[in-house]
Amino acid sequence: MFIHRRRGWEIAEREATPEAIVTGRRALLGAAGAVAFGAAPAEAQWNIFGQRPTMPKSAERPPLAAPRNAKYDPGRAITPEPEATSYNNFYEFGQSKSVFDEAQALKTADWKIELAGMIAKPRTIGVDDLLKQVSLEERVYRHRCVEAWAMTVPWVGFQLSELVRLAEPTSNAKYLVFTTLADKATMPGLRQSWYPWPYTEGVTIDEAMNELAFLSVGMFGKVIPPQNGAPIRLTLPWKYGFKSAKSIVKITFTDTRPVNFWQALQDSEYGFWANVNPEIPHPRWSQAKERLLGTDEMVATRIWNGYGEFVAPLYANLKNERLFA
Ligand SMILES: Nc1nc2c(c(=O)[nH]1)N[C@H]1C(S)=C(S)[C@@H](COP(=O)(O)O)O[C@H]1N2
Ligand SMILES: [Mo]
Repeated sequence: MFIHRRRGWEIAEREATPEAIVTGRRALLGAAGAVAFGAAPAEAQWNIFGQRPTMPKSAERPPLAAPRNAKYDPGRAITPEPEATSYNNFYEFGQSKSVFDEAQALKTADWKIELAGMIAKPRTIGVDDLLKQVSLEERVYRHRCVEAWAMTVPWVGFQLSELVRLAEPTSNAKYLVFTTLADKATMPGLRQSWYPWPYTEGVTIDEAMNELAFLSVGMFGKVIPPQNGAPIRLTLPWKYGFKSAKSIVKITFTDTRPVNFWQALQDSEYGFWANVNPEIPHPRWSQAKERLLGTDEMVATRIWNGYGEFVAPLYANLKNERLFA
């Protein structure tokens, strides 16, 4: 087994995770919460990502290939598939990075998405049906988690703008809100009642129409595995990873800015915009560098996660907003 030795620049996983907020909140909740959460020492937590979990079953998933769009060259190596598919954040299945086994309980057959709110015809659409109406492509995007780890993944999916066009929003619609599955029967994390389930996220309609905004249904040339957000997830590469909601069941078009899952827990740390910026530290750690899954190499983080040429103009007139945290 590979034993990870912690170096000076590494942040303890516990310090770098939103869990720390909730652990703080636990004190308010009293003994019941404390039992549920028995906090692991920082070193033990860290070792979770030194260990390779068992080889993901995702290797056996059905193929889902699409032509690669070379326009979005990531400029760094693709993360090995076993790493990108076994080191996850999916709080519905638990708070560790090793939710791989639990997430296999996710049932994705006949998945439907409700399209709601300010659109021509609110309706429910099956994912299979949706996929017949869009053009699939492969995009290799960099992903930057707010916890300062990063990966580079070949996603298969389609531009979110295609779905917006199908939905036909009315002129009042200003935001899209993504609601994700909250199924008590298969998701043990939902028992943690202090979280504001279901997990929701939102973007402005301008962000949704940006060419980078993507809905992923596959990765590594195969159907997306449960732990990475099957059967359909957002992929917003210029924003911190928590914006990329997994396992979406509803998309609501609205004129009101939503308060999202992490924002509801701690707005000062996880705001609405959450665009990547190395110069704006998280209140509890630096965002200057990121650790690449697979090699553990530390590399400099770039503003907009390096996607400024595509997205910076979206924010030119929003200088008074807290765009980066
Ligand atoms: N429904 C849901 N979506 C989610 C999360 C989650 O806990 N639940 N975690 C987010 C966070 S913090 C990150 S970094 C990415 C992780 O995606 P990955 O596991 O595919 O790397 O998913 C995001 N989407
Ligand atoms: Mo994240």
